[in-house]
Amino acid sequence: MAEYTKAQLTEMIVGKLRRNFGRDVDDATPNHMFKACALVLRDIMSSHQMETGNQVWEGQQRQVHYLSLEFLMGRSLEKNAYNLGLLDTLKDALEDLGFSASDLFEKEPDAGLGNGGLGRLAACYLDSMTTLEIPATGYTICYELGIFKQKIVDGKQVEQADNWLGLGDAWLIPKVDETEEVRFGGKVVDHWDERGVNHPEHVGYTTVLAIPRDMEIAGYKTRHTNTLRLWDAKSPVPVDMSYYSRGEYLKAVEQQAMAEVIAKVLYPDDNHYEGKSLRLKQQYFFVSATVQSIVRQHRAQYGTLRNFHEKHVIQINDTHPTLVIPELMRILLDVEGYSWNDAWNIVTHTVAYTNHTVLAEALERWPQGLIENLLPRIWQILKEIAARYQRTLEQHFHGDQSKVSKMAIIWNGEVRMANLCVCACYAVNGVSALHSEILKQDVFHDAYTMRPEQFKNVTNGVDHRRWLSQINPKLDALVKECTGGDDYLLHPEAIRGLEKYKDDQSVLSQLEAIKKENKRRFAAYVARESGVVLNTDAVFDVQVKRLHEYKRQLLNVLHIIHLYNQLRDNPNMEFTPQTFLFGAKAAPGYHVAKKIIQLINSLSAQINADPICKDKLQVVFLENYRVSLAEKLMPASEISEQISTAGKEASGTGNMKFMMNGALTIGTLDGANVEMHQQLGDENIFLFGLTADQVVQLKNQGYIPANYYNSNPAIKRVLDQIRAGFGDGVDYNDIADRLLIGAGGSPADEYLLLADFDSYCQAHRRAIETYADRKLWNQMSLINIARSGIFAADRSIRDYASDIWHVPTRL
Ligand code: 26W
Repeated sequence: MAEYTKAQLTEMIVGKLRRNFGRDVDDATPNHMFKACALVLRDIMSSHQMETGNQVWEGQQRQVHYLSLEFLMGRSLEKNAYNLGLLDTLKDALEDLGFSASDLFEKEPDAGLGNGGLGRLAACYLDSMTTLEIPATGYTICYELGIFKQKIVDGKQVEQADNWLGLGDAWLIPKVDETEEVRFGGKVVDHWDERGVNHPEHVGYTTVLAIPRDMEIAGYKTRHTNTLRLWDAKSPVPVDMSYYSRGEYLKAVEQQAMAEVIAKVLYPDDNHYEGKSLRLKQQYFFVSATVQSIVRQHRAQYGTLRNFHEKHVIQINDTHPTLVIPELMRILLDVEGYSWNDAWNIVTHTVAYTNHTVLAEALERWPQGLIENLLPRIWQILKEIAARYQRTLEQHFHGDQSKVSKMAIIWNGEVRMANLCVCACYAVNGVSALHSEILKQDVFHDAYTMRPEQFKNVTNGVDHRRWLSQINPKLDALVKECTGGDDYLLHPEAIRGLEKYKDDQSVLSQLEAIKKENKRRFAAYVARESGVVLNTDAVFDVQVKRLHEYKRQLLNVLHIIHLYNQLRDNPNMEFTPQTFLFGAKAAPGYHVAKKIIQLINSLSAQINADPICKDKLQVVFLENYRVSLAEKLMPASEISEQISTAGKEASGTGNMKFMMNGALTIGTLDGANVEMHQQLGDENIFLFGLTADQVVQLKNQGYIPANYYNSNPAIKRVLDQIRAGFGDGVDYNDIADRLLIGAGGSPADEYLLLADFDSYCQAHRRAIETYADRKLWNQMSLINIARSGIFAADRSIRDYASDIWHVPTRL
């Protein structure tokens, strides 16, 4: 039974329209209606929060604080209605009021406050933490502009500002009375007391106000409600000419300028570090406001910070919030007056670190001068942490400088954030079995030998209620029918019950029909949006993710060109129609990635216009890949491309979304593909390529891609074609050179595309052969869905709760 009837919901919506917008239903625009619905659901979540928040408070449970510079939330209206058990009621109410629910859902802008995997993971985890009734709060920055909107103009990526707040702020509740002050710049003055204790004073600083704009998070089938706190930056002073006379004019202008810029825009770099001072300001702003707010609440409840670590765990999403470590130290030392050892004991029992990448260029290393000038007190604390750690290391490794220099926190004028995390966090985890092994055996090997129990694995997971049930309602219905109800929504392992239908021809046919229908729906959407007509009789083969060389979209391209060549050589050959879909944003400064997007578009233009390819081969680049597009695409996908160089993709999470929607994977043994393979066996996944160990071996023995070019005519032909381009006058010499010669300091074919090319082509052949056997394909698809339960975020969160946070969960 839903908590509200259609009549009650209707009355609430109509009331909001009247009171907040002065409109009757008849003259309400869809925007009004969207906002009214959001406000109604907000009210319901707030009342749940009031109830359950007090229980948590009195229960004195340990709380989880999930800190992330990114939360890629996507849309919330349908999601919140779903979790509150009000989706059908809301749809009915809207239709009665003369509005199309799906049109209204479609109005909502994506909250795109993230780049890709790491940001979307944080959003899925908020859902699961809430559903499992963990008292948890997410913290991030309320960026005015989210991840840029991508336009493709003449085949090239063009970035446009993503101003999402016009409608998106319907979900945000300002909490002005919970504002915090964050201080930048200035200097530290020492004050020694009569007992020889120093009381450092920070003077001459610039203040920025941090104002919470809270988003309520509803769990599924629970009244437990959590909060995502988004910090907005504001200046404490109006720029007022009267300051001029007091010599404070510049200070005022400075404060204004700093405040305005801090929350302006999300950095669009993914897996690539740049030591920009604004980014450091964002990190400290966010971290300082968050720690102060947690400490304030704790003090109000307990009157002391002595038990802080017993009541709170701070989980940091990659190293981006690492400054929580010195910031919490600062408060314990300077505000509470604790000794170094007491403060350190609290900090090192509070903070836990998740690593999300092993790419060297993604590791954060801040120039010490930047920190020294911007955060003088934090710098002093960092120096002390680093010095103490270095003494420990010298002792432990008997002065072995090769080890000490690798593990040092401050080295060569840089502060190494990952090493700081390893030093100060009570747990360090990777995000898939393979990735966590690589952390232990390679990236943090020496630290692992020092303290092996510190290192954990928590394999990523995705919100299966969103990524299966909500976006693929027909499949959801079939799963429910086969597994005896909606148990799987709270017990994702129950989806395994589907497997006993693997020989049931009726279920297999239904599965096939659902996929077909989802393909048609997706094609209709693409046609409406872009005019491109997808061939729904073709296999939908999809690679969607950020564009990065290690993810090897270019390998996919090489194979497509190879297929095209076969068709050209032999136009009458037997050919299974295939539609290759790409979606990817490139970081605006990542020129090679942008050039690869252009290459895909050049190739697409040529192939789609070639009569030889008609109804056989099609290549489409989907503009502006984002959460809400993924939601339409996953249910329509048949082949999932997960083809990163083994050892490079920490986990991947798109791979899991495809799997639970019945796509079959062509993939390397990388990231969570390894665990997918474990679940599926060789028979239900198309594996190819070198393993992580073999990649290391090949690199050590000296990899020469030119050998493949010279000995493999198919590779030579494809690379020569890339060099020349595809008839639109654009050449791709630079891309071919990167594979054969190397450029800009990176070795030739750094990501081993040519080494894996043959094996990749074979995997495709196996997949296409299998596709012809409809029964076998549908069985494999069913098995993929049935065995996807362990990739639910609920499972990941249970792992965090039991192995790292030590907090109870419901269920
Ligand atoms: C400082 C620049 C920067 C920005 C973002 C460096 C690194 C990042 C992220 C850590 C990159 C990222 O999103 N990593 C992805 O995290 C996912 C969630 O764990 C994994 O599934 C992906 O494999 C990993 O690439």
